[in-house]
Amino acid sequence: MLIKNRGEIPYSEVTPKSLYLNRRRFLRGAAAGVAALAGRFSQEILSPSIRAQAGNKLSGVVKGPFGTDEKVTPFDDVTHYNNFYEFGTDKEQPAELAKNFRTHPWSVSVEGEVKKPKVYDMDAIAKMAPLEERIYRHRCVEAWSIVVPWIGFPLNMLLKQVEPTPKARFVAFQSLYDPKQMPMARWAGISFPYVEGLRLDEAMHPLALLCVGMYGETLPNQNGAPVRLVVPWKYGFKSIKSIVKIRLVESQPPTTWNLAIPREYGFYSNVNPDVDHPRWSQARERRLGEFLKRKTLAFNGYGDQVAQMYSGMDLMKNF
Ligand SMILES: Nc1nc2c(c(=O)[nH]1)N[C@H]1C(S)=C(S)[C@@H](COP(=O)(O)O)O[C@H]1N2
Ligand SMILES: [Mo]
Repeated sequence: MLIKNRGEIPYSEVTPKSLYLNRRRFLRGAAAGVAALAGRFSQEILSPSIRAQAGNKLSGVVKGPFGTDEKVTPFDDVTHYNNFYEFGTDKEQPAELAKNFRTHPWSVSVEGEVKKPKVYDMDAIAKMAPLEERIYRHRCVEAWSIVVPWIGFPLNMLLKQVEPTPKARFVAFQSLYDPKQMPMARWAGISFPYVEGLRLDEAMHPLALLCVGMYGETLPNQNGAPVRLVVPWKYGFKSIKSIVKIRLVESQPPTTWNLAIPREYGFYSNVNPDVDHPRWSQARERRLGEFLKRKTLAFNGYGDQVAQMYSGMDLMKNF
């Protein structure tokens, strides 16, 4: 299925929904202050072509499996409370500082232990499989959570296409790192490019989503445009944003948060209310917009689908 905006326009040619975005920012700016607003507006007007393709309607999206019927978190919360350390460590910063992030042209190199390595542009990715909407719970390791209608297709469709060799046991993912566009990154306290990894069976699991949109639209920059991972049974940091490289490998790849603080963040990072973070409890979580905390579910509530991948493993050790 194509990502379409009025007819058969390729993904790379959809035009920014600038009027709508301008209005949004206007309303936001009114609260944020007139000076900031003026800056924003002049940027909008002066650089329409470098603006990303966030906010374009995705058509032909079918309802996917595994959806929750929990209340979807408001779009405004999910787009203004972000972890995207390349664009600053405060939750409100990515929405502002990723505004002019260039997400086209964009390509993703799929390489390593595969028979058919290939560099995909966004068009090829968007056309690879029917786009599905999947409403997943997302649980950040910081004990907040959201419910998001993601749009994408199972990562396994891409992986099958490149034909993993028998040596492939893990999948390593890498985000774009462009210090020029991400000047705040050097203060983030973690190293870039952001890298993540999954065991091959985890990556092949039908719940693992290669995500190109949310709320009916292409991904906002701050949520990982133009393509990210969504792994709903793991803590949010496994869901790597703005992917440029996917490498199939023989041994367990390094991952950003494990490199930064190995005592606190393991490779597996399955949501587990019984294993506390060394500095806080993981038993409960706050759903954005709600006051009272709720219980965190094992594997974020996806245990029926995924628990058997970890049978026989000590999940206290393999946190
Ligand atoms: N490249 C990159 N990917 C990233 C992060 C990041 O800082 N950089 N943060 C992670 C964390 S901690 C979370 S909780 C989710 C947040 O995704 P969201 O902003 O779409 O809710 O993105 C993950 N992916
Ligand atoms: Mo997170």
